[in-house]
Amino acid sequence: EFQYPEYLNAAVELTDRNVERGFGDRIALIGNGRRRTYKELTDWTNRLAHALVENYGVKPGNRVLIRSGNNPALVAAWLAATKVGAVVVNTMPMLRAGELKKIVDKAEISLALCDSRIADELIACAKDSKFLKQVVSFDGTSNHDAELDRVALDKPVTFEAVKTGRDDVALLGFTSGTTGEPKATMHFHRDLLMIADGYAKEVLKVTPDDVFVGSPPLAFTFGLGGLAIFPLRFGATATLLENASPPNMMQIIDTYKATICFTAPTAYRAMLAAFDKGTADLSSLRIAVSAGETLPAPVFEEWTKKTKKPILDGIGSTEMLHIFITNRIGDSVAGATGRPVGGYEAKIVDDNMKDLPQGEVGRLAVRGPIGCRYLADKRQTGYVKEGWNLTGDTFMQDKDGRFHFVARADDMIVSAGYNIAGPEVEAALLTHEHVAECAVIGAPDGERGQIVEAFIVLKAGVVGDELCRKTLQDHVKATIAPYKYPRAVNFVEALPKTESGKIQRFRLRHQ
Ligand code: 3SK
Repeated sequence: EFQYPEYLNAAVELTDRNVERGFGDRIALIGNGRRRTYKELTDWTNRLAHALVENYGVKPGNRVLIRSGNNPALVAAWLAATKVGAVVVNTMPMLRAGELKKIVDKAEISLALCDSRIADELIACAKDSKFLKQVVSFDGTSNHDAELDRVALDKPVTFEAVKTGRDDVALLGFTSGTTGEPKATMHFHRDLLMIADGYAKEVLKVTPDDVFVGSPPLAFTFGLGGLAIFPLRFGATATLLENASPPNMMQIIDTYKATICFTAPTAYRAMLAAFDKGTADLSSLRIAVSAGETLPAPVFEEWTKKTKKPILDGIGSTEMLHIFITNRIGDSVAGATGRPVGGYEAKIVDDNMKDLPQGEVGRLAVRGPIGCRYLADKRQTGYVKEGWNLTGDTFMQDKDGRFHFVARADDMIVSAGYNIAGPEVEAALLTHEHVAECAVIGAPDGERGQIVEAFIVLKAGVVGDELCRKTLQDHVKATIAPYKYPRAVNFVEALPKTESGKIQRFRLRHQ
């Protein structure tokens, strides 16, 4: 069903190809107070591609890290690096030097491109890095006032893109997993297009008149697909705004006459809370896409009732690049995740990979055109068994064939759409001198789905008061990405443990 030529460069398909088919004057990107046509985007990425090759010596297959919030300059940098055949690693803008180091080491990255406003942590990471040798800044506000922009300014607007193979790796999607030890998932040039030619075409029925908005970071493949690849694949418009947070989203939909919105259930809840007071006109919106965590039935119902607009829950993963099970317009049920996207199969299995009948709860197994390929990681065999990807989620299939989320099978905490590995927060807490022992769990939360909750045994003599709580929360925020900090902190005498000394987090969860 999905046929691609042997040689394929995904970035060319998303830029030059749109100009060739007469879309040069259509708006490709909105952001930083500007509207850029496909011709302008193509020229911009070609100039940057020249700079990457001629000034920074990037060769096909080199891994290039990018650090930026969602803005047009990030999209241009990503496309340019893809054009020169580099393997791009998009990173969350809030990551700290220690977290960046794990990624740099795993992917052996020597060049990083960075929004000049957030370069500090990357420069700190490069300081004693075995691999990272160059941090080149670009101007995230698109004023061309940073090194890469200046270097690229006089370059030619045409560029002979590297003739990459369809199965050459174009992207390393990092996922922190349950342990906080990041895994890198490898994705080919054809994968980048396939998520658009599959899910976006079949389910969203994207046309060149669509305008996409949303909040997920492009470093999360949910955002990269929904806010960049899908619009650019169909000659539509990508809106990349740094203020695209839930309180502003309805106004953004109205201002840009957006037709498709990508965000997480928490954001839809926040939008609903503001709905009655708001004056924003949502009439342009065709579809609200929800993923990153399961969409609670009451949110689905309230959204549908109040906005009269379809909201489509779906599940994807960094491993599979994007959504593989989804609801559809006219086939959407509150509380259900839906049916597989065309080309994918899904089933429920037990711990021995034995198929379970409809109605029984078990592990979700999926297979399709995009599969999980970790970069040099023993955990591959835990995720892929007998050709099926085991997502780590517990699901049930109903008698009508729809899949329903039941629970996560691991220690991952999903808070407001962010994946947070509990052990990573524990490691950050343990670096503080007040902390003797700790354990972190995800606690249910009406607003954020889950919040990070810490149970802490303090060192002798330390008083567990409000000041101590705040000190430890601030310490986590300063050590790892701030969104990972424990919103709930309990001071306890001891942690529940097995005889062999393993912390029993499940006991804390059930308290
Ligand atoms: O978490 C998800 O559901 C998801 C969706 C699309 C792409 C990536 C992910 C992790």
